[in-house]
Amino acid sequence: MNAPVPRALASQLDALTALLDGDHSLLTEDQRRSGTTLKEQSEFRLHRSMAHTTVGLFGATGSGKSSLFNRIVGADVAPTGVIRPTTFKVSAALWHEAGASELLDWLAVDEVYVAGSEPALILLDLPDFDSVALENRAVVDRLVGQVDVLVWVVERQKYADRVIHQDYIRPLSHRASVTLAVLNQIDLLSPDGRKTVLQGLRQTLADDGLDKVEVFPVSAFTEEGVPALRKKIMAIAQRRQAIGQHLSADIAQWAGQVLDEAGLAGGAPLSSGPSAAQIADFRRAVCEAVGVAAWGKNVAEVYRKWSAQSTGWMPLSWLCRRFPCLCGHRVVTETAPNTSTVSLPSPTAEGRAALQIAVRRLAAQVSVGIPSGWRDAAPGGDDLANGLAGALADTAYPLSTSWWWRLGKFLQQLALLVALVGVGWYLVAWVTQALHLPEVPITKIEGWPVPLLLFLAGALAGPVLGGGFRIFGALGAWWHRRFAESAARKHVDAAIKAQVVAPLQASVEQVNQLRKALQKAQRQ
Ligand SMILES: Nc1nc2c(ncn2[C@@H]2O[C@H](COP(=O)(O)OP(=O)(O)OP(=O)(O)O)[C@@H](O)[C@H]2O)c(=O)[nH]1
Ligand SMILES: [Mg+2]
Repeated sequence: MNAPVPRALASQLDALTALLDGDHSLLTEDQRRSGTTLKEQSEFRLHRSMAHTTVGLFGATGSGKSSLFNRIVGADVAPTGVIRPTTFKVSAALWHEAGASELLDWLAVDEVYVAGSEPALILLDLPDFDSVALENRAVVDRLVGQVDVLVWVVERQKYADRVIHQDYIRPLSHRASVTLAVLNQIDLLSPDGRKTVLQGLRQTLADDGLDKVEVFPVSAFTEEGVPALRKKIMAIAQRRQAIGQHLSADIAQWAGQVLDEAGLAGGAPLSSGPSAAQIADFRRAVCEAVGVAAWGKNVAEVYRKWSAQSTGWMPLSWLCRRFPCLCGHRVVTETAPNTSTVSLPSPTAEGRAALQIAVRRLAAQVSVGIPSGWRDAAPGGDDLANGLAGALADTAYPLSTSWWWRLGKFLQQLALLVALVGVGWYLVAWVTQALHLPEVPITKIEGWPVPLLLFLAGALAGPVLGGGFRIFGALGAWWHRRFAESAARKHVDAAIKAQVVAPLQASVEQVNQLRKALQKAQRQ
């Protein structure tokens, strides 16, 4: 006779299970604990009888719960009396015995009276909840979560009692669809008095959020109104919807409370991460902070210097190597050009601070709408900035030998050789003459001594070639600078994506998923 779990409730339970099982570190300890209790309670309830509706009579001592219970059952089962409190045990009246034992065990009732066969129903007479006996209150607090239908029994004097409303009726107002209110002892009221008290009761219930709840004026003494109440309870049991309504309402209330506490109730989903414009701004700031442009200049400078060293006039190159400051080279490197790479220097303290500011700004832009408590769970700006700086640390540009350097060097060596041949010729001629050895002739062309011509040609060709190659060097430097900067920007893009954008997107996605699951758990 077990009924299927309503589809909406099944979906809510799925969402609740996913929320509790998933890696939702965003839930607080309290939220997780109450959610787990709720889930276990719902599963317990669903695995027991889905056929039996459980209805509990709750109220202050002396409101007439036990008397009313006896009238509904049609037998004096529960003790009633004038000594307060009277009821210390939980009595159950059972309609339809089959399949109820597990449910009765779970409810931990003390006495069971079989009242009839149909519909499947368990009516509970409970101790008072404003009791001087603390154990009574504990029993009520437990059962208030377990029973499917809450019947608040009040009487003319205590119907507006603060404890009843503040501690029980208002916090359980989300279960309005499975709540009834009973004004007992109406035989003690005049017709006008009934009207006034009923009005007052309806008002206080409305203040508690229960304006649509049905109110039954009854007298357990004269039995006036009892048949109507009995009929209502039987009809609820007959429909067998209260179990689902009760559990649905509880899960929805929990989810709504979590959304409220997180400040996520209502509103559109958060963005899925930084926008293209925000990323472009961020990229600009990162490139500036890590000094991509300065690094590009550095690459150009290194290239220019290496090409000048390789293709410049050899005496000048030698001087520059020995005394770099004389040549105005800002970058001094002893590394051989054919094996070297130019690394992006680690950011300065200023650059690191700028990087942190940029990351924090982007994180703040992305986390608009994320509740502050949950924002703390997202990756912090400083962690992201450190990750980014680490990922950029291995940015390097390989500078290799250019083919024309070899040509330039060869021509410079040739020019030097020609000049030296001219000088050497003179020297040999002078030495042979001084030592009276066979004379070495100084050949002339059109009256110009050849050694002089050789010396002049070699000596002039060096600087002229050096100047020419300098232009090539400048062009190459410009080209390498552009390439290096573009490679660095690509590297920055990849690092930004992996180290900043992806974690931020993941944290926003996590919040969005959590909100979606909570909204699903809310849908009754
Ligand atoms: N006149 C009148 N007296 C009632 C009515 N209902 C209950 N009483 C009396 O009120 C007293 C308390 O009734 P109970 O049924 O024991 O009240 P209870 O809510 O079960 O009280 P606890 O078990 O202490 O929580 C008894 O003396 C009943 O006879 C009613 O409708 N009219
Ligand atoms: Mg009682």
